[in-house]
Amino acid sequence: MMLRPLSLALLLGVAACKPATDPKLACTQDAEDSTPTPAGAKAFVQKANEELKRLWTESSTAEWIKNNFITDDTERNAASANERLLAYQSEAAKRATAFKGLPLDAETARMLYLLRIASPVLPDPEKRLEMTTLAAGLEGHYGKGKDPKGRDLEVLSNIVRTSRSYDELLDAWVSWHDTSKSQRAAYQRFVELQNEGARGAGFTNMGDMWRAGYDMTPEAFEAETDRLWQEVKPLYDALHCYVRGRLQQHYGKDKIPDGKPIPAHLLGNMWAQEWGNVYGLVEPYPGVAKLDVTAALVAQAWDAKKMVKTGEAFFTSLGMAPLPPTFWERSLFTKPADREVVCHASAWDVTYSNDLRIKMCIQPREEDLVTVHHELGHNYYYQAYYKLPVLFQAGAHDGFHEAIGDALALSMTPRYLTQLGLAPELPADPKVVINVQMKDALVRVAFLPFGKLIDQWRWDVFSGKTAPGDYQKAWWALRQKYQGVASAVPRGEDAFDPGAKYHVPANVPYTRYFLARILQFQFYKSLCEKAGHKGPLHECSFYGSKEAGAALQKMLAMGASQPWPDALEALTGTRAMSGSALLEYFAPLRAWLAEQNAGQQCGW
Ligand code: X8Z
Ligand code: ZN
Repeated sequence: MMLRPLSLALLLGVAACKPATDPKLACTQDAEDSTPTPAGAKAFVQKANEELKRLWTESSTAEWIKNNFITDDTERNAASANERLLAYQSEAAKRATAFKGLPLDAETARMLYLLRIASPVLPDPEKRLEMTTLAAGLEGHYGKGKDPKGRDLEVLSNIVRTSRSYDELLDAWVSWHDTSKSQRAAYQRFVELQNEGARGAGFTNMGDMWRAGYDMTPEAFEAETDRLWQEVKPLYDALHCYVRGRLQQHYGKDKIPDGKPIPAHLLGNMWAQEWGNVYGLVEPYPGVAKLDVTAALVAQAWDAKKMVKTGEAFFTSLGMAPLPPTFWERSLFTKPADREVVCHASAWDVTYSNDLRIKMCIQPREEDLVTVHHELGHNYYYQAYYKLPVLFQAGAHDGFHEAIGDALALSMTPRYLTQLGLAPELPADPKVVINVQMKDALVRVAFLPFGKLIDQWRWDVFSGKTAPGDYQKAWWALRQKYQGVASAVPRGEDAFDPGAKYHVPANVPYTRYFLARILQFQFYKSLCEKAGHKGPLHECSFYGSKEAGAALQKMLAMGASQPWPDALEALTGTRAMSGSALLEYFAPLRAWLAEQNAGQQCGW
């Protein structure tokens, strides 16, 4: 995850000049505001960039410390830094509107636009502090969450990942989901304050404000995500049908009946968002190829640093610069034994000046190797644009940021893994192709509906369509509708299951990951073309291609300086997001699934 600028900006906004309560600076700014001119606008955004860099740095420094050392003190410290930022920001967003309608140069106009859409406005200092304190507390609670037996998310997730016992899985799943019960009231209040800030900024509610960040109207954006989901849904439905059938063979039809949703605790992931860990139960052709990268990492005792170095080597193979020495000094790679940290992986540029870091609790596992590439994708985006004014130091949209490392990870083909010594030479056999594609699909295709539904839930919560008393009902209705999963045990309104997923308490918008799952295939396909790949898309690795690297770097260096269709066009030649590259990649599996599912009762 990247904490800045978008996610934190949406919580706290960005700032441009001191609040009117600071008489000195308020006067300077008032003089500018009284005669809004194009030159005044240019001066305003220039000053805003300077002030923002300072305030964002203060905020992300406090956030970095809090994330690496969760205590009451570090939470209070972060809340207070973020309150200062929000104060500044609330004022700046209001002032930015004064320049509306003036004949401005494109750069200034875009910066003012970015200021206006990223800025909740809360003039009341008490409410600002209440909101930032709730935010710090919600994330902190998640980070240090433990069940009554003292088991944390890492321990409980490892059970969900590896156990094949229905009851043991259910116990771990319920234990984690119960850790968020106590946060329901705090979240409800947080939503009220977020909405107040969104209304202050001229939006109907915070969901509307989130959807405004894509260079189109919120309505058009919602229609766009629906269109993309409809494109890929048939592939998801086919995968669901096949996986349910295979899980029935292990757990029995009494536990997983025909035509019903799959119990959410049986898919190898706490949130059933990616299903790669049940590959062993659903492997299409057992015995034709050993695809166990995790076993190889463990057997060869890969440590966290080696995994990160391997990720960096992919980027440098494309001609990109090595990570700065401070990255290796300041990052957190493994879970410390002596303090509470937020283990959820994230990537940072703490001072907006190539001060790159990741924070992760890496274990020798295939999914962590992929996440390392994901996080480094954020870092290489930061590295490409850190010399731009801070208002442009962001992805073309937030889905772009999430897609970069994943596009590289798509190039981790069996052949590439063999080169790393993590997989044996695989025979040229169509059965091997299906096995490899199944493994991929369990991660990348299974994720799609989850990526969409999280914000579907939050948009409805922010708009009031879902009343506070219906949080659970709405959550499980969406999980069933989109994913075809259900809780195996009743989860009443005393629980708060959305709060058991990091991005809800951390207030990180989630549609970005849905978009990224689509975009990463578009990026990958274009990078493969630049690398001169011929043949089926799924066989491409652009590792080592300087041509691919140069094209990628060009798009990354644009940051948020242009509307996202321009950035997409720069890399792919098209201005529209599309699921077609994803479908092309999975064409062999799709045909195979159609055969397997013939005559089955699919759906739920
Ligand atoms: O949160 C993340 C990254 C950090 S941006 C580890 N991801 C989502 C998640 O874990 O839910 C990556 C995939 C989806
Ligand atoms: Zn990310």
